[in-house]
Amino acid sequence: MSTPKKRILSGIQPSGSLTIGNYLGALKQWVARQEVYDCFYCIVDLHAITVPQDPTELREKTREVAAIFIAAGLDPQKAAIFVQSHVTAHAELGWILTCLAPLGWLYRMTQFKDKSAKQAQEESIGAGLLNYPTLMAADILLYQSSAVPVGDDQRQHLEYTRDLAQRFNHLYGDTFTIPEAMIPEIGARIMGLDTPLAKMSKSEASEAHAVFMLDAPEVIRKKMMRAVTDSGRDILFSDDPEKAGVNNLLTIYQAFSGKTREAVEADFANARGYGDLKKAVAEITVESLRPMQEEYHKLIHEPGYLDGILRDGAAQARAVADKTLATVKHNIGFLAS
Ligand code: ATP
Ligand code: LTN
Repeated sequence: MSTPKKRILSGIQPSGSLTIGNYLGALKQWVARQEVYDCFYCIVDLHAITVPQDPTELREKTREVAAIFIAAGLDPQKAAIFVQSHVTAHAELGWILTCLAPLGWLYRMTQFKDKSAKQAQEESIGAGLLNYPTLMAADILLYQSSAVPVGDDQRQHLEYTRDLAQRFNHLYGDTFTIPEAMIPEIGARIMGLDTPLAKMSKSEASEAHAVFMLDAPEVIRKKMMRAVTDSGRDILFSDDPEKAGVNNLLTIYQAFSGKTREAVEADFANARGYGDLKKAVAEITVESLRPMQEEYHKLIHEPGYLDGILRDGAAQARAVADKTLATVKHNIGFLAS
């Protein structure tokens, strides 16, 4: 008898257009995993509203993200693709776990510190931003996921999820699978082109910060040529903060090409300065994104098809999530309805 496939769940916020950081750190490995695992991939709109969103734009971005998922190679026959708010169990378990979540753990989260620092006044920081990791824990635990494919910035949230699951299991008996983070070896932390010491983020305002998956080739070339580097000439991987810009460009090149570090450095052994490096990184990015962009432009004109995939995905998700939620409610002492 064959053993059942292990389950994985991951999510991306529809809080802007997806960047090559989202692709290389998360989406690319989601595609690779769908052959081997029982996959649930979620567009986390409940998370997106932890910072202000324009309603019309949020709806558009949610469909755009669904189309990008499929254009990048997610197959609705192999993975459940759904919108978080379509499966009400997420909000329900989110609340239950909120009642167990120690404030001290939440205040320690770097993402909360970073994002709350960006809001001008304390009154405008929603409590949802603080509680963001608890809702993320609910997403993961509802599916009894054993692994969670994410970029490096999500490590701390995964630790929090594990701690919260262990706390619940300890108080109410074994209920949740304790999940592991699944972080790619290459591309787990793509940095901003203008800020090579800070992670590339889709909701950063600056034009020169991120390459988006849907950027036109000329735009990609322009952004890459403007990327911050240093005053030296060495085109080598390096942990030196001074060289963070060059290191980031080499990492992007490596992640798209699938080459080893040695092979990447060899490709630039005869380069005449950073201009050659930037051109090569721009070209490999343009060529890697081209097939996905072509597919995206076809799909986005078929909203009915996309909505159908999301509807089916939500039905598959509900079948699993509602079962876990029923067990949780029983274990904490809620009267059955
Ligand atoms: P926002 O700027 O709105 O907070 P974000 O760009 O950080 O968004 P998320 O939707 O929070 O993106 O993240 C989705 C996935 O992409 C996560 O698994 C995250 O780890 C990964 N990811 C995000 N940015 C990067 C990056 N720069 N490098 C590698 N992976 C990334
Ligand atoms: N917090 C994640 C997005 C996210 C997520 C999840 C990732 C929400 N729920 C569940 C993995 C599993 C982020 O990337 N910022």
